[in-house]
Amino acid sequence: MRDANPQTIFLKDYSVPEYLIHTVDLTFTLNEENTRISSRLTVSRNPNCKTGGKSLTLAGENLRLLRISLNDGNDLTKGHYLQTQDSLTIYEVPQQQQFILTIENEINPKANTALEGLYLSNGMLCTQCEAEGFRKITYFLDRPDVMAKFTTTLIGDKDRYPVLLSNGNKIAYGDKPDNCHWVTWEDPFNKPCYLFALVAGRLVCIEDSFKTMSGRNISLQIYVEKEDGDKCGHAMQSLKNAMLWDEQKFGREYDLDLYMIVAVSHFNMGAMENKGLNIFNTKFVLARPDTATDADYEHIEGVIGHEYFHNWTGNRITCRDWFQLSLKEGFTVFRDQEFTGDRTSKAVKRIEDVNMLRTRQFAEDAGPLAHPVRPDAYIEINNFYTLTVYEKGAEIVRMLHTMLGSEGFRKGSDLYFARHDGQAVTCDDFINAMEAANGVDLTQFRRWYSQAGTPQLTVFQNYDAAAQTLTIRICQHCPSTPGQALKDPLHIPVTIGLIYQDGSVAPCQLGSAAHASNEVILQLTQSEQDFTFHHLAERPVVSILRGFSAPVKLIMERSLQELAFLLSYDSDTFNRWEAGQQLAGKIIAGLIADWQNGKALKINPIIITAYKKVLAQAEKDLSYFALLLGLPSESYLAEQMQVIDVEAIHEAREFVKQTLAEQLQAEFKTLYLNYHRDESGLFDSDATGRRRIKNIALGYLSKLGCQDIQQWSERQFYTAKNMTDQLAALADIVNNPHPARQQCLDSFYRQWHADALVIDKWFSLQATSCMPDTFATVQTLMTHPAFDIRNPNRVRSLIGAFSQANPLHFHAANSQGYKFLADQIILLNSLNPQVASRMMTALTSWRRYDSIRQTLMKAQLERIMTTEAISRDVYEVASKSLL
Ligand code: 7MF
Ligand code: ZN
Repeated sequence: MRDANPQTIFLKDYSVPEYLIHTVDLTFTLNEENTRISSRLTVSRNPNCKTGGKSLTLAGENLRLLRISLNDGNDLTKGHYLQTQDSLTIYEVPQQQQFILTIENEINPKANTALEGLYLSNGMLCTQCEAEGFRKITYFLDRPDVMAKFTTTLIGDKDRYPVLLSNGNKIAYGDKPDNCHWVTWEDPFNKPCYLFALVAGRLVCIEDSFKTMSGRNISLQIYVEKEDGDKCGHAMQSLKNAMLWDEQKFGREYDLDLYMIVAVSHFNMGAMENKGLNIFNTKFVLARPDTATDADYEHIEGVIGHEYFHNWTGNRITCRDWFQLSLKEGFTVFRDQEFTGDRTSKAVKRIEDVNMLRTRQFAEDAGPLAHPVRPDAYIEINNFYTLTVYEKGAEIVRMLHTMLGSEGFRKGSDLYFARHDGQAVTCDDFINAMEAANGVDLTQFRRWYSQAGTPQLTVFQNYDAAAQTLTIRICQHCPSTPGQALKDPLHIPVTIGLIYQDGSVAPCQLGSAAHASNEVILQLTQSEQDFTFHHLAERPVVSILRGFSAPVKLIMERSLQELAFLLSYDSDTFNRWEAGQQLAGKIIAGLIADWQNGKALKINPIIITAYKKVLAQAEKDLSYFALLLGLPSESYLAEQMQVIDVEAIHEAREFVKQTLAEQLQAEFKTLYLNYHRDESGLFDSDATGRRRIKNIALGYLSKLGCQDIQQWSERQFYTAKNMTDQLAALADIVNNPHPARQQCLDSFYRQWHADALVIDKWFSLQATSCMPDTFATVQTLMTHPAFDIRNPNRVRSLIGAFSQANPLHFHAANSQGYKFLADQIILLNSLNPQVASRMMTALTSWRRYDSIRQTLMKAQLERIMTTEAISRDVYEVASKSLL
C-alpha cells in the first residue's frame, strides 16, 4: 500500500542485528479508536555485530508517535530522530553497555481492517503479530532473532474490558479512577515480538487443569464470547490430549503455570501460538455435535495440537529469520499430523494429508509462485506462509523420520532441543542435530530445503526368471521452477514391498547376501539408479513409495488389472487406497478424452468389479473403507491433465459416480441402512466411521435421482441431531436436482442464523454447488445481510469456496467468475491485503487452462495490477504470476 516499487528481501543479505533488546515494559491504555502504548526497552549493542554506527532504526507502521526519551532523560527533539512511514531512526544512542529507550505512541484498533497488529473483533481487542504485526503496535526491532523478556500492563474500562490478558503470568492488578482497572502480566521466557499477544474484552472463561509428567499442575483456560461457553469442551479435551502426547512422544513438558486460548471471530488464518496465550479463529475452537461436523472436530484437535506443539518447536526454539519459517512450521505440522494419526486413524490421516499435498502443494510447486521450502527471496513475508513451507516442509521432516526410524528421529529431536533451547536458529541447525545424533551424512538431503519443484520418479522393472531377480530402475527428474532452471538430484527415501501373485508377501532382498525383509527403504541419490532384488521365485507385483515415503510424482506403467490386484492385496494401507485412486483416475481420464471427442461415455466394467470387491471385503476401519470407495477429486484429476478441462473432468467423474451408483445400488443401500443411526454426534472413531461410510453411500445413491433416495436425504437433513449428517444430506440435496432444495436451504438458514460458523457452511455449500444457477446464487449471496467482507471466514466461505472449490463454475467460459473474483480482490486489497492475496490462488494457475481462458484470467490479473494503492501482498502474487 505504501511503496510504488516494493523491495525484495534476500536470505543472502541476512546479518545479525546491530542491537539487542533485553527487556520490554509495555503499558497499554485501551480504547477502540485510540489506544496508547508506552514502551520502555533496555537496549544494548550486539557484541556479535561488528558493523554499524551510532544510530538505531526501529520498525513501526502507521504509528502516531507521541514522545521518545533515552535513559529517562528529556524527550528527544525533532532533529534527533527521523520518522518515516515504516521506521523510526534515532540518530545517536548512548554508547554505553546498556541504555533505556522509552517511546510513547498511539494507534487506532477500530480502523484496523487488515487484522494485523491490534484490532477489534466483535467489540473485543486482540492482536496478531506474526510475522511483522508488532510494528503496527509500537516501534521495535521486529525480527525473530531479537528476543526479550516482556512485561505488559493493560489498562481499560471495567465494563468493556472486564478480561485483560497477555503472555505469561498475572503478577499484579488493581483499580483505577473512571471505572477503569489494570492488570500486569509477566512472561519469564525470552521471546521474539511476533509471539506477543494481548486480549481485552467481555469473555467467559472455561477452566480445567493438566498435571505434567514432573507433577506440576497447569491451569488451562479457554476464553470465548458469552454465547459460546457450551462449545469449548472438545477444544479443552484436545489441549489435554496434546499436552500428554507431547510428553509421551517427544518428552516435552509445558513450561508456564497457565495456558490460555482465546477464540475470536475475525482472524486472518487458523490460529496463533503466542506464548501462553494462543489466539484462535473460532472455527478451530468451537464445537458442539449439532453445530460442528466430524471433520471440524478433527481439525480442531489438530490445530489445538499444532499451536500447543509450537511451544517447543517455535517458541522455546524459534527462527533466526523468516526464511527459516519451515523450521518451526514444517516440524510442527509433522507433529500435529502424527498426533492426529495417533488420535484417529493413521491410515486415514496419511491419505488426507497426501491428498491435500498432491492437489494443492503440487500445484503451487508447478506454478509461477513455486519456491523452495526455505525461500531465498520475498517481497511480503505474509505471502510465504504457503503449502510449500508448511506441508512440503512437514514431508521433509517425515522423510527424516522414515530414514532414521522413530528412535533415531527422537534422538535427533532431543539433541536439537538440548542444543538450541532459547535460541533463534536455522533449518540447517535442525538437520545438523539430526545428523550428529545419528551419525549420518545429510549433505545431499539438505537440497530439499533449497530446491523448488516436485521431483518426478520414473520407475522401470525387469524380472529375470533364470536369475530369480527383479531389477528396479528409478530415474529422478525435477522440472525447472522460476529462478531455478537446473536441478540437482535429491536424496529420496523410497519405501518398497513386493507381493506374489497369490497375494502373499515376497521377500525384499537387496544384494544376494543381504537378509530378506517384508519391506525396504531404497536410498535414491542419483539421477538414475538400479536396485536388484534376489531370490524371487516368480515375478512379484511391486508396491512402491509405500506410505507416500517422499513428496514426489511417480510415473510407472501399470495395467488396470495390476491396480485392481494392489487394491485387493497390498498390505500398505496407503498404497492400497492409491491403487484404487489410480484405477479410477485412469478410467476417468479415458472418459475425459471420450467426452472431449464427442464420443458417448461407456464404463469400463473393471472399475465396477473392483469397487464391488472393496464393498465385499468390508474393511473394519470404516473411515478408511469410505476413502477406498471415494473417487479422486476434481482438483486431483485436474492436476493430472496437461490442459485442464473443467467441464470434461466434471462430466466424466459424474458419469462414473452415477454408473457406480446404478450398478452397486443394492450394496450402497445396504451400507446406508446398516450404518445410519439416529446419532447424537459423539466424536469417537466408531461413530465417525459409521457416519462417513453411510454418507458416502448416500452421496452415490443421490446420483440416481429417484424419489425414495430424495426422501432419505430429506429425512436425514430434517431429523439429524449432528451437523455431520445434516450437512452431508444438505450437500446431496444442493448438488442434485431435488424438489425440496430451496426449502431445505431456507430451513437451514432459519435454524442456524445465529451461529456464524454454521452460516459459513451455508454460504460454502451454495458457492460450491455444481447446479447451473450457482454463479447467480453467489452474486445474490454477496448482498445477503449475513455476508460481511470484513470477516475473513465469510470471505473464504463464499468467495474462497466459489473460486477455489468450484472449478466448474468459476472457470465458466464467459469470464464472469474471473471478473467477479478480481472485483473482490481489488476491494479486499485496501481492506485486508493478506486475505486479498490469498484469494488470488485461483487466478495464479492460469497457465494450466486452454488459451481462451488463459487470456481471460491474465486480463484479470493485469487489471488487479493496476489497483490504486496496491498492497505488497497483492502486488507480489499478481506480478509473479504474470512473469
Ligand atoms: C495447523 O502456523 C496448520 C497450519 C501462523 C498462521 C498457524 O501456527 C500457525 C501460525 C497460517 C497458515 C496455517 C496455519 C497457521 C498460520 C496452521 C494452523 C494450524 N504460526 Br498463515
Ligand atoms: Zn504453525
